[in-house]
Amino acid sequence: MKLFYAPGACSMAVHIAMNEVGINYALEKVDLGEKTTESGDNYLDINPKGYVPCVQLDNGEYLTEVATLLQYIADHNPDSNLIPPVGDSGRYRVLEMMNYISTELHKNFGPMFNPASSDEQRQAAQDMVTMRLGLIDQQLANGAYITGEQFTIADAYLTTVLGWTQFVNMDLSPWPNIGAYVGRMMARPAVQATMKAEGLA
Ligand SMILES: N[C@@H](CCC(=O)N[C@@H](CS)C(=O)NCC(=O)O)C(=O)O
Repeated sequence: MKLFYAPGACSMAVHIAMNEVGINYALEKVDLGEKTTESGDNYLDINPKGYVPCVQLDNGEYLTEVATLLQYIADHNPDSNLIPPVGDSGRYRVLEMMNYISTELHKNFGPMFNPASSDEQRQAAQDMVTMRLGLIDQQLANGAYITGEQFTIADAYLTTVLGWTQFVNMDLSPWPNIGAYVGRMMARPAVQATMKAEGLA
């Protein structure tokens, strides 16, 4: 498996999951501005969507989309308990949270990073993220992880997205459960290894 990534981007969620399960994989950094890979390939030839993450599977196929890749890794490594099995009600709680993170949090950070956003667009995005984080904080009052007492792929995704708050100067102090959660997640060996490999630690 090879992960095409950009440091600190949403591809980090996939990278964390790979380290959590302990599989062998290769990494290739992508220059998202130039759409080239570090070995000099045109990234658009690999992933015409032009964004990260993308994973080259062992059979040579390319697979994209954070939520899909996380499920792929979890389902191919069932002993890691990164997602409950099909039919278990807990699985749908994890998928429910993955969709929330993807569509309500991840996508709303976009305008805050986009230099072309107006101040109004940036503020509207921040207001939306602020509202969404309130629910995350409430949910974290119920357990050490976002869906309870087990680390899952939803935590790999949430840890990555919450990390972006520091890049957009969002203060996490209004949400004490989130602050404590980020501290716990950052202490995980797989998260530390991921950050180190991406040049962030
Ligand atoms: N729908 C995609 C979105 C991926 C995405 O937003 N990737 C961002 C980094 S977090 C990116 O590569 N942006 C650069 C670009 O779109 O050119 C997914 O869930 O994987």
